[in-house]
Amino acid sequence: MGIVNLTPDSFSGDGLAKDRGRAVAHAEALIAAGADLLDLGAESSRPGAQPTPLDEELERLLPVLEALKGCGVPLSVDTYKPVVMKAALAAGADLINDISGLSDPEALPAVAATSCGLCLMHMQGTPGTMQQQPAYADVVAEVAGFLAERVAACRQAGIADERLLLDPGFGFGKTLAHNLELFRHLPQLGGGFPLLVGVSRKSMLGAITGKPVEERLAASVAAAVLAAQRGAAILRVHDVAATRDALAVWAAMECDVD
Ligand code: PT1
Repeated sequence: MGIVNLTPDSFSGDGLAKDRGRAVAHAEALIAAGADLLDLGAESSRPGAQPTPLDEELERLLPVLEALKGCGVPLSVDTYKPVVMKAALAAGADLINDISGLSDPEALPAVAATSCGLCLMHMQGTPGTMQQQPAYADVVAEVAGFLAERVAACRQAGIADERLLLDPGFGFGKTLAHNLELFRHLPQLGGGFPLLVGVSRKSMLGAITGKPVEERLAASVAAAVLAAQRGAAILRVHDVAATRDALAVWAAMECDVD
């Protein structure tokens, strides 16, 4: 899953809010580099990020989504707002990626009657303050418990299991120790559902390597391969070509034993 960041975020240098043409070109480059699907996000969820007004999120998202319709890969939209979900689905989005696990009361009704895929992610708190004091008695049990509760809510709303992906939410209200414990226990967090993992360029990799965000390529690729080895079905990444190469080497050397 290649990341198309439609925010003005200059922190990791990947924000493309200002220039729709560049955003579409970037998306096409990710596909050419081997992305199997794209994740379009128009509101930053990085630690400290403030909410984006609804009209601004729609204005950044919809023209790019419409331009990418028919690009050859499924399109995911990263939003927790039911109004954005509805607009995105009407514009042809294939998957809704919700960092809040469809917890807005209007979210389940917004997606239930459609057939889109749904990624349910765990987050403690909200992006603005989530890294101030993350606290868990048992991070693995609490994340797994939350995801199971959201799966139950989806079933209650008549959503088929086949539509669901789960995501422990690396970096969302978690210390480095919490993230590492979740990573170690990744295989048991899926509960039979495909897992989506997003660690690309995140500060947990900065904490491990001591490197700033623009120097986290090797760490991101290493983490992506390890996530795949632990059973991740979808890797949410900035660096599609490098991740593809690393996965190809792993597949040749480890998976395809004949
Ligand atoms: C993710 C994810 C996401 N991450 C899903 N959607 C982001 N399903 C946005 C940092 O610590 O992992 N899964 N949508 C980006 N969010 C962050 C969080 C970016 C933390 C950076 C950090 O640096």
